[in-house]
Amino acid sequence: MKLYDFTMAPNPRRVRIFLAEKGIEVPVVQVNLASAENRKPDFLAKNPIGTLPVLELDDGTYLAESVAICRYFEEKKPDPPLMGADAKDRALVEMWNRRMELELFIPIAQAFRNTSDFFKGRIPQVPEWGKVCKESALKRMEWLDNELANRQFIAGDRYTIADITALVAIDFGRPTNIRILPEQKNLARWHQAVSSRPSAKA
Ligand SMILES: N[C@@H](CCC(=O)N[C@@H](CS)C(=O)NCC(=O)O)C(=O)O
Repeated sequence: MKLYDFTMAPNPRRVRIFLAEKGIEVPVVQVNLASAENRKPDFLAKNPIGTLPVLELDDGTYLAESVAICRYFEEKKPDPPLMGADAKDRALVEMWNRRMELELFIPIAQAFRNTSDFFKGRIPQVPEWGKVCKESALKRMEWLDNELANRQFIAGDRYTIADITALVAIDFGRPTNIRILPEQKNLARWHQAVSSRPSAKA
């Protein structure tokens, strides 16, 4: 088994944190996004859309999509449960993880993709759209701060994949100056708690 990874990229970090929380070690192969190694035929044969992370199974199957890779490990090693413990809990974790992806991660990633020098010449950039996405992410952080007034973690009282998605998204906001505001005390408390877990360094 191998995990195709690029240390600086946010989606592979989601999987690395998930694995660290599970206590699973997987050999890692770095694919350099900066030099567009992910656009070369060798990598496209593994994932034709050219994105990371990708998990190569021992039978030669390639799994892409961060959540699909996490699902594989959740099924293989259910403890600790990071994707819910029973029907209702699993549905709630999925709801919150989807929200963290759609409402936070994607706008933050789009703000970066549409305004950063890193993507200049790599993708068509629409800086105005990047600004709209930044505003939208900042609004969602306000909402999340209110949500966190009454519970410890994003999906309830236990750490889950939704915390991983939200942590990686918010940390990825730094280059576009998307930050937790001083008055967002609940969000700051949560961010401090999840950042101080050893897995956050993965
Ligand atoms: N939906 C995918 C997104 C994967 C993705 O966009 N990965 C980025 C790195 S964070 C990537 O490989 N980008 C390279 C590119 O778009 O050329 C997932 O959840 O894994």
